[in-house]
Amino acid sequence: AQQQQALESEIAELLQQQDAAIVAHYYTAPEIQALAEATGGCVSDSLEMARFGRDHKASTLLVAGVRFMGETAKILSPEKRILMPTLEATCSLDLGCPVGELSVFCDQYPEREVVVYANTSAAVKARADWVVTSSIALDVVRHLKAQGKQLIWAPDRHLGNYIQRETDADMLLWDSECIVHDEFKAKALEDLKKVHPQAAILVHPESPQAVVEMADVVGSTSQLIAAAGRLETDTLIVATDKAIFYKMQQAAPDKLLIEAPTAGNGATCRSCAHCPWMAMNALTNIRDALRDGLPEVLVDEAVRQQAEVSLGRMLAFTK
Ligand code: CIZ
Ligand code: SF4
Repeated sequence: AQQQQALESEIAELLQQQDAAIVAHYYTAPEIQALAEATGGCVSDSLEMARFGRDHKASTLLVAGVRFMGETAKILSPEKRILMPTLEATCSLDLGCPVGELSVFCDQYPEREVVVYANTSAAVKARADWVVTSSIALDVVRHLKAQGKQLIWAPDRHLGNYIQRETDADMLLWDSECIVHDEFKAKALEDLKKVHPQAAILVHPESPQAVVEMADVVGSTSQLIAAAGRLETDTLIVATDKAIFYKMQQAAPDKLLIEAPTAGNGATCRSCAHCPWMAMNALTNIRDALRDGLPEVLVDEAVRQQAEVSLGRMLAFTK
């Protein structure tokens, strides 16, 4: 505890020295989220992280999350220095959607608009017409459908499938998934619900369809946190990365939060629903990155300019 306090003050001092702010995702460790809040940074979803980073006056951003979030910050703020605790923190959706393969696929359907999830590389964003996060995906797809557009959706098939069911838009889906949310199991969730019949079920739409269909609330991380505060029930079963419990419990201090099961045997797996790449962020490597100015996120300038167009559409859409 003493060691952690020393690290925290060291980081706070480095932030001042380096004119830096921490931009952290809900799925990072609680001590990182707490430090981001205490030092005037932000804790949020990828949409608000992008907006906060772009609008903040600091000349350096320390992005605690996964690589695409650091790249997004650089795309939107090329003049800022973007540091991350490690560049090895990737995402199974980013890995599952190489730009070469996506381009070949899109070239077969030149009449379709390409909508990609924010969880993708800068090069994929550059190839796309639109970038969306889960908090605005439904609204953007409804908007495009109203204009009569046909779409390609990449990379998360569960989220794409959910949006297609909700909007009835004409969408061709890429076949990839989030390794964390893909593990939630409907059968085990049914069993858990029998133990807590009064509980409300909150589900992120990167989860499999059978799990989404059991939900009382389907939404992005920010939407689930807001719902947790608003719901009347005092017990919530939550299907998303368990690191969200830090902010969710703040929003719903009197409610019991239970992890949705990830194992098919009915047992709640206490440590499964946590992203291994988010878990690479720690106070120690945040301190090192700020102290050493490394690793820094860089994006090829031609790619950056292209990606800025599709990301800019996303930010303008929700203004
Ligand atoms: O699963 C993720 O990585 C999410 C929810 C990202 C985001 O949009 O904040
Ligand atoms: Fe990617 Fe899933 Fe990890 Fe989010 S939780 S960064 S979608 S692997």
